[in-house]
Amino acid sequence: MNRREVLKRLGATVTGLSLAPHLMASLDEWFVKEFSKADFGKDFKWGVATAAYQIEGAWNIDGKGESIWDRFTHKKGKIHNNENGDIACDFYHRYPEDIDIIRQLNMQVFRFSTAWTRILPEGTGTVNQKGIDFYHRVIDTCLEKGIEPWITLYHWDLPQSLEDKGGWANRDIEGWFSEYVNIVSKAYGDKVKNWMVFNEPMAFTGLGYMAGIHAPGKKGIGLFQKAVHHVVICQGEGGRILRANVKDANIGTTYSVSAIHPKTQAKKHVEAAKRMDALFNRLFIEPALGLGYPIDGFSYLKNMEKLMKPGDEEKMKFDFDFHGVQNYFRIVSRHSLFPPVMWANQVKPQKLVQNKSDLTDMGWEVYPEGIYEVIKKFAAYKGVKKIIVTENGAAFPDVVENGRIHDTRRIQYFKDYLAQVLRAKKEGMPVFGYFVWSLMDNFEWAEGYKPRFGLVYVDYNTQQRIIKDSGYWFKDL
Ligand code: IFM
Repeated sequence: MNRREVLKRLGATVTGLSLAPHLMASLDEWFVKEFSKADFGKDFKWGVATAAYQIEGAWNIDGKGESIWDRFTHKKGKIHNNENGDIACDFYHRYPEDIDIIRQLNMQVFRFSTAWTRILPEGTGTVNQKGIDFYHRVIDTCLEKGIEPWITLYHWDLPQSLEDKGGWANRDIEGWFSEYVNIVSKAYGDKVKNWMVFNEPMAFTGLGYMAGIHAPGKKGIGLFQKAVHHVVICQGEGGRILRANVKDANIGTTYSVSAIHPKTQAKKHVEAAKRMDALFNRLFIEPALGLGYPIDGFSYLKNMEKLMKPGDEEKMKFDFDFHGVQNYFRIVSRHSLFPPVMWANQVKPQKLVQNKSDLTDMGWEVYPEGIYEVIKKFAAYKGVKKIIVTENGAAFPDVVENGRIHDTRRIQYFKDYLAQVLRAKKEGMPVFGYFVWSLMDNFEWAEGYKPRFGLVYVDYNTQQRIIKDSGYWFKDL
């Protein structure tokens, strides 16, 4: 039971409720004690997640090539305040300090991604040894400090030279991606055992090739469909290459997933919810499980079959050791004339919450039960052996007061979401890990540096790091 539920039981409505501060404090105290890491079991992994472009900076240093995010952010008008990841958190130079902070937070796992353009500046061909060496240093530092490195092979930063040839919409990417995965897995496979092929493929195909608001900024349903199909093939191929190259590998891939609820039980809204579910939740996991595209949920996806070549059905499948669930908000769906084809849209989160504090800085609804629902949904698939929450977290406006950040809303967010993860675990669902998004504040794509998701505050003028109260909360958990 979370705080909201308890308050409801006490007969109070959450909105406008004001309990005496001392009562509130003891209630808070009680919830801190509600669970600890031990309740999740010994084999449950606790970690922090990041991505190369969002933290590394050093965008053109030591032989790194240009990525689609370098190109996109250098164009005016694409990103909030025209910001970019040129410097970001300067992790490229500050990784020893940052990995030490992970240790201080008592986190066992550091999930990070490798930048394709550091390793293969042109996307294929000549390997950049300095790029290879950088990740060796990061991995070695983790291992020295007793932290497990978990690598994501692709977190959205495609080499620009490959985008110039069509990027994810070009079928040749099967070969380009395989070359990259081969190099990375052979370079680090002796030291790194935990791998993820993709980060949130629906986000980078949908926002990058259909909506045009992320790199490479393209718009078109045809491009999107091609990109999806090629990603699905590469998802399976990536898994197979890792299996061949890394002894005792634990191989997964991640997806953005949301609980999707129809606005009312009216047929048109229920149908809209089904289409959104097929697109946002089922599109990438089901082909991997051998179920093909979720045409039963969204008949338009029949078009995906036109892209299939002989042998593709097999290539799309891979028996992943774990599936990474990344959940932030729920979607309340409604039938809508826009966008066409989908005929569905989401009810604005502002209309769903009674209290402004139930919206994060991203405008996302805080809806802890949603994480339980998506774990349950994924656990129900035959073929899903393990689930790891590879990302969850919230952006709130943080204020530095006398050198501290008292981010109580974020702490409450984690308590409420983790309570739901524990609920899933206690009900027997195979959830075996929880990674916070994110270790530290970083470059939040089109939103620039405004949303702060970190357990660690970053002063972008000085690059000073300050552990937030939420970081200390995890440390003591
Ligand atoms: O910052 C992103 C991350 O790159 C992918 N998952 C969602 C996060 C928050 O928006």
